This record gives sequence, C-alpha cells and structure tokens, in this order.
Amino acid sequence: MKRIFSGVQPTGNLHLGNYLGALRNWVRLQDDYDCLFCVVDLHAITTWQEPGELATNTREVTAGMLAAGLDPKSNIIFNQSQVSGHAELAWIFNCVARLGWLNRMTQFKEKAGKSRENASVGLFVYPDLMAADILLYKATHVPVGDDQKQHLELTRDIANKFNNDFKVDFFPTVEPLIFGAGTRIMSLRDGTKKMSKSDPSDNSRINMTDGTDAIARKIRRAKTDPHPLPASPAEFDDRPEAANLMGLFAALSETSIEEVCGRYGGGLFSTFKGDLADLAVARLGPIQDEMRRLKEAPDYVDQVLGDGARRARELAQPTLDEIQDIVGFLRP
Ligand code: AQP
Repeated sequence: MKRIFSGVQPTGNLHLGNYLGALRNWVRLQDDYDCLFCVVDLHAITTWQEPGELATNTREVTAGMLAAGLDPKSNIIFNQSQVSGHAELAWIFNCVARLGWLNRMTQFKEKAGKSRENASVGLFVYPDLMAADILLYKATHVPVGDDQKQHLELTRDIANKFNNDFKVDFFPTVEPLIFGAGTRIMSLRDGTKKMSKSDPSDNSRINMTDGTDAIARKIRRAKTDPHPLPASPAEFDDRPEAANLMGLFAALSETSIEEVCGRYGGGLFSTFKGDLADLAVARLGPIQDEMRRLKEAPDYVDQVLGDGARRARELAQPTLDEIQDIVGFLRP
C-alpha cells in the first residue's frame, strides 16, 4: 500500500507558496494514496510562537487544507501534538541520528543564522522529528518542496541505520514526490529568497487570507527589473524576479513556463502584472471564501483535528509497540 505523510507548520499565515508547493499537490494525490496530512505544531515551536497565535494558526492552516479540497473522511487530517508517538519516536531517532549528519543540514544553518548558539535544540533536531512523523506511519512517499529534499535524505539514513543497528527490516525506504511548476515560489520582494510565512515583510508574500485589493497591490508592487519580459526561460539568468512571476503565472494557469514566455515575452511588466493579479484572484477566491466560512466554525475544525488524531493514534500504536520491542523497552 502506498502511504503519504506530509505537513505544514502553523507558523503564520498560509501563503501562495504553501498552496502551490504543497496543498494543491496534496489534493491531486488524495485519490491515489492513503494520506495523512498534519499541522506540525511540534515543529512550529522550534522557533518562538505566541501560544494564542499558535492555536489560531493551527486552525487557519487546517481550514486552508479543507478549503483547498482535502477530504477529512478519506484522509487523516490532524495536529501533531495530539499524537504523542511523534515525540516518542523522535527521541529514539535522536539516539540513532549522528551529530555530524545534523551538522550538515543547510536549513538549520539558514534558520539559525549567525545566532547558532541561541537557536533552540529543537531546531537542530527538527529533521529527527520529521523522520519520526514519516516513519511512525511507515509512509512510503512524501511530497516535498525541493527545500526539504535534504531532510528526506536524512529520514532515509535514519531508517537504514535503525534497520542495520537492530538487524531488522522494519522501516521502508521513503520516496520523495517532487512536483514541477510551483515547486518553489519566491518572495515578491527578492526573487532569490523563497516566499515564507516568517518573512518580516508582508509584501513579500500573498497570504491565503489576503483580499482582492491586497493581492492586486502586492503583485503590482512586486520587484521587477527594467527590461521587457523574457521570451524564453533561457533568458531567466540574472532575472530571478521575472522568472518567479512568470513561474507563478504558469503554476496558477496550469500551463508551461514556455507558453507564458511565448505569450508575454518582449512585453511590459505592467500589463503582465495586471493579468497575473486577475488570475491569482480568480484561482484563490473560492478557496479564500471557504477559509472565511471555516474561520467562523472553529468547533468543526477542532472536531476534524480530534477525529484525525484519534485515527492517527490507532494507526501509530502497533508500529510504536513493535519499535519499543525492537529497542528493548519493557511495556505492559
Ligand atoms: N515558497 C514556497 N514555494 C513552494 N512551496 C513552499 N512551501 C513552503 N514555502 C514554499 C511548502 O509548503 C509546505 C509546508 O511548509 P512548512 O510550513 O512546513 O514550512 P516551510 O517550508 O519552512 O514554509 P514557510 O512558509 O517558509 O514557513 P516558515 O517561514 O515558518 O519557515 C512544504 O511542503 C513546503 O515545501
């Protein structure tokens, strides 16, 4: 059986990058795989989160998943902290993974920046928790943006080392599912940085909660360069903002980047940006309406998460029992 585990951190507003790079792909996968989609709140607290905001963001991310079209009956949708097995297995993996492996993780270096000594220990061992998320359910496939490829490699290394150390054939080899257009959406203010929830500039991203005016304004003000639009992807070198906006158009219209270049190449950014804003509003509008409706129904969202957590715990427990036997822990 093919099983998927994937997650989003409730670290702020869901943005267009999360939608195009994750949620939209999940919706396409849900009919072909047995899926667990998780709001990874344990990951979120590796950097400081205001408790009230964490709860609000957890509901908002869940509403985004549901509004994007994920079915809470056929999929398991839950928040990570409700299933204690994630933290339990992560501890075992902290003891399997090697310090040298984690030292090589580029995302830790980026996120900790110059204040490495002040970063939380949780941020450093974040990839071990991610490995636990996936392997607790023996997921076979993980849809990831290309920024997460290195963490997935680490998951495979941990699974292999566990199998070798304990001389078992217990964890499967996890395969990444990497998607095409829209895999990596960049900041609207700097085409070399990825669009991110935690970017201090709200103008750098299109939030899933932004209204029509905000979307149009952010696209109109998006950074560009003084040249006409590229006529082919071969002209993208040194033009990261043009590449990003044209890539966004391709992802939203579900066409190829070549087609977008063919249609707009040689033209003005102003015309193109107007069309891009209309397209973004048309594509996001129905999802945003549903998110607004769900915001008024927090009890329903909590019920989805509670039900998902119960089903996730049932699925995880036999695996956790077996792992404890393998490691040599006594249990009732
Ligand atoms: N800019 C992006 N383009 C494409 N995909 C993206 N994803 C995130 N940003 C982009 C994908 O969204 C999923 C959930 O991401 P996450 O919440 O686990 O964390 P992240 O990748 O660290 O996302 P953010 O928005 O940048 O959050 P912060 O600012 O908190 O670090 C993943 O599948 C991710 O690839």
